Amino acid sequence: MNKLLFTLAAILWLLPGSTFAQKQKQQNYVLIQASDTEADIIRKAANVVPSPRQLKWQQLELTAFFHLGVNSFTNREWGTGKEDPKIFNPTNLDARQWVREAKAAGFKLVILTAKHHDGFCLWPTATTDHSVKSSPWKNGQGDVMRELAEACREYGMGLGVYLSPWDMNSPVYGTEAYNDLFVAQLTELLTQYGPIEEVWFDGANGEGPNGKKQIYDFERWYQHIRKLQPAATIAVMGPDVRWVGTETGYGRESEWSVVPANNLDQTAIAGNSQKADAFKPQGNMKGADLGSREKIKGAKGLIWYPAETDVSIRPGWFYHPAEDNKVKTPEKLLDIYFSSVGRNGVLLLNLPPDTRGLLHEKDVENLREWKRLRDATFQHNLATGAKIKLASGKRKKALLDGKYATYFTTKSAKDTYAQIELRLPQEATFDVLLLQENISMGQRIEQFVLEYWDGQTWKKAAEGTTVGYKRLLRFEPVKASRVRLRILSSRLNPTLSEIGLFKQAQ
Ligand code: FUL
Repeated sequence: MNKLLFTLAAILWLLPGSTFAQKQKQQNYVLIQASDTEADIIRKAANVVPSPRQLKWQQLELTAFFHLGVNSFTNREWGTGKEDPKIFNPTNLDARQWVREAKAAGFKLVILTAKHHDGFCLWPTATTDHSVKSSPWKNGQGDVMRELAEACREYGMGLGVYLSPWDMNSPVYGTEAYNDLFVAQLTELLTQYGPIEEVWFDGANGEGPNGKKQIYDFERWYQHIRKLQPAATIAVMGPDVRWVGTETGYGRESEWSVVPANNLDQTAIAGNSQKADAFKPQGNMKGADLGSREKIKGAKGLIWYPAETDVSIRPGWFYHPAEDNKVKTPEKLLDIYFSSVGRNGVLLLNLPPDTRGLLHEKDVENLREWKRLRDATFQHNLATGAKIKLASGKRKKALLDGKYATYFTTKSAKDTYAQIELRLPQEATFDVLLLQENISMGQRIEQFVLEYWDGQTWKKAAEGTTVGYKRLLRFEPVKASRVRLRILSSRLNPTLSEIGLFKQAQ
C-alpha cells in the first residue's frame, strides 16, 4: 500500500505542469545561494511565477486612473494643502458616466485619487475636516468614493484607490502620528467600499505644513492592506507591481517580470512569517534592462515584479480646460496600447474628470475611436484554422484555442528551442504578431523570430526578445500562407498559450 502511494506521489511530482509539482517548486521569489552556478540561477529565474493576485492583475491588461480633487478647480497639477475645501464643487458629478465609458473602452479596473498630495479627501473621512464634508458639493453630504464604488458594482468594474502618502495639509505630517492617521485612512477606504483590487502609492515625499518630511512606514501599511484586502495588489511603491519607469505610456522592448531583489532578507524569510511579497524590492527599476541574464547573474534573490505603464490621456494628470485640444488621439492611444500591453505590461491610463465631474466629450470621443480601432484589428485572428506543424513539442492545439490556461510547450525542460509552423487556411495579409507565454509557469522566452515562406525561402517578418504575458509586434505587411515562429532562446522549456496574426485596421 505504502509503495503504491509512493509511486502515485512520484508520478504526480514528475507530471509536468501538475499542481503538485508547481506547489513544490514555484513561488513568486527565490533566493540565490552563493554556491549556485549561472545555470542554476537561470533555472531558478525561469521558475519564479506571479502570486495569484499578480496573475489576476496582469490579466486585466487595461486599468484607468481618475484624477479629481481641488487641483481640478484651481487648474493646477499639485496643490499646496492650503486650498479652501469650498472650491470643490462639481456641478454635475456622475461616476456612472466615468465607469460606463471606461467599461465601453475595455478597462477592467479604475483607480480614484481619494487623496492627492494636497491632502483633500474625496470621501468624508473621520481623520480630518479637509474633505468633501467641508465642501458645498451636495451640501457636504457627498462621497465620491461611494459613488464610484456603486457605479463599479453596477457595471462589474474593479475598483482601486490612490492614497498619497505625501500630505501637505495634515498638521501631524512629519511625526509618528501621521503613520497612524494614514492607517486610519486606509482602514476607512478598505472597509467601507467593498472589494478593493489595487492600492496605489507613489513615492513623492515633500514637506508638510510645518516644514517637516515624513518617514513613511510602508511595511506597516503593506501588512494592514494584506489584512483588510488580501487580494489587492499594492502598486507602485509596493511589493506587487512595479512602475515601468516613465510616464509616457511606452514600456521596454525587453520587459522581464522577474527582476533582482537584493534586499530579500534570507533569515527574515526563513525565520518568521515575513514573506517576500510583504515588502518592496529595492534597487534601480528605471534602467533599460532590468532582468536579462547579465542583470540576474549576480543577484542575491529574484522576484516576480511586473510593470505597470501609467500615462495620462492629456498632458496633465488633472483636468485643465487649456488641454481640451491636447487629448491624445486614437492613433496615439493605439501606439501606447502596442507599447504597454503589447510589451508585457498593464496599461494604467488616466482619464481626468472635469469641473462638471464628467469625462470631457473629447476624451470620450477619442476613447471610443481607440476601442473601435482595437476591435477592428483584433477581431479576426488570421491564424485561426491553421494546420500546425511542430519540430518538437506537445499540445499544439492550445496555441489557437483562445484559452490562456492551456499552453504549448516543448517535450522536455532541456528543449529550449521551438519551431512552430502554421499553414494558414488561405493566403492572408497580416502585419501584427501576438504571442502569449503562460506566465503561471514563469517567464522564459528570450529570443524569437517570425518568418514566412515566399515560395522559395523563409524570410524574416519580425523578431523580438521577451514575450511574457502578452507581446504584440507590428511589421511591414506580409502576404503568405505559410509562416513559422522559431523560439531561438528560452530559459527553460518555453510555453505559449496563444499565437495570433492580424491586420491593422485603419
Ligand atoms: C505622481 C504624482 O506626483 C502625480 O501628480 C500623479 O498623481 C502621478 C500618477 O503620480 O507621482
